[in-house]
Amino acid sequence: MTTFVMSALRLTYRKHTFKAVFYSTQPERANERNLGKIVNVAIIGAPNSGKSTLINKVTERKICAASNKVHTTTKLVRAMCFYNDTQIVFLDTPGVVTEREQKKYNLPESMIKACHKSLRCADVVGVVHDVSNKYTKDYLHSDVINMLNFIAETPSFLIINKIDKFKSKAQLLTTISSLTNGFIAGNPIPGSGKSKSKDKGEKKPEKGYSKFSDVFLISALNGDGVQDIKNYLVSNAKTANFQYSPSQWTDQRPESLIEEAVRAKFLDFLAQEIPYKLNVQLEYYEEIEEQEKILCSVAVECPNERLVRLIAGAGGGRLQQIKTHIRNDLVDLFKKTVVLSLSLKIKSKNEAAIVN
Ligand SMILES: Nc1nc2c(ncn2[C@@H]2O[C@H](COP(=O)(O)OP(=O)(O)OP(=O)(O)O)[C@@H](O)[C@H]2O)c(=O)[nH]1
Ligand SMILES: [Mg+2]
Repeated sequence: MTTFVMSALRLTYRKHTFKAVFYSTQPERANERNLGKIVNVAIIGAPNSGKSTLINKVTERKICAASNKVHTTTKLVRAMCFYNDTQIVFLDTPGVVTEREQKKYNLPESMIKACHKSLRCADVVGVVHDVSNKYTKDYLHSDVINMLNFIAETPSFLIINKIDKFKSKAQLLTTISSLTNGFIAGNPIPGSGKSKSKDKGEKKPEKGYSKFSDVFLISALNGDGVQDIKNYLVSNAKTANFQYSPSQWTDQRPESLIEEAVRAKFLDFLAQEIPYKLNVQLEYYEEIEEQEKILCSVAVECPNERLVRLIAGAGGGRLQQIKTHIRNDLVDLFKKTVVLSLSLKIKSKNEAAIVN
């Protein structure tokens, strides 16, 4: 029944039915602005380190698409929340990649630009580092170090993430020492073998960054340590005009948020390169304000029929499972009832191959 209704809605879809007011990207008019405490926080780090998961935890909304695969975030996304009368404006960024990696994996150049843009807008920069990755746990990505050196005057802090994968935090002392080059807030870490005078002028390749003002050990997944980050951000807030109205929680339009949430869930469910070959298109969107309800229809374009069958699973079971997860995420995002129709299409054919 839902499928039938959504298919009919798709046919009647008109772009002007979008409601952009609630998520408006337009800055407030000057005379409507209020002075308050505000902090813009750029969150950068290697792909898959947990940047988006952290922002969603602090804002208590699944604004930023997150998945278990790399390159889930492909553009700059702002996510806002209030804490202790302070407007915290997070800038979620794509994982930092070198130019070589960007060319090799054919990633849009805009991904690298998004990181640089976030740094220009930031009052403070948070670097998320995945400490559960045994290959990289003791090194910051070289481009992260370059970026931090470039904005050395902006306060920055290190977020050591995924500590839930460790039994004892004591295991992480060497890692902290390495990621900070043995310095936090200009002071040598006791036991790191560093001293202010000894290290002056030394020029050897560094694994970390020496100017972090603070280090946090957290689990973005279960929330451990996240409160300390909120307090730190509030203490870094400045009095300024609010850039966004208190009711606004993102600068993204709802159609983009829905497409990104769908893309992320396919990244979560499908193996290897398959999900990167899909093209997600929102075909219908309507917000029924009085019922606190969102109706949407999304088509996922697959390169061939074989993939459609593989993704749908036996009897369409897998597609149904993916759809349930997407709807739960969208409810968590909009905090409204969401009616979703999800279909698989074969590229170059117009009609849906499978509708769920
Ligand atoms: N165990 C554990 N997993 C985590 C934690 N934080 C994030 N994750 C998982 O790590 C994966 C990547 O999380 P994302 O938030 O998408 O990472 P990201 O840095 O935004 O990734 P990109 O946007 O691709 O650069 C997801 O599967 C998360 O559930 C954590 O604290 N503990
Ligand atoms: Mg992300």
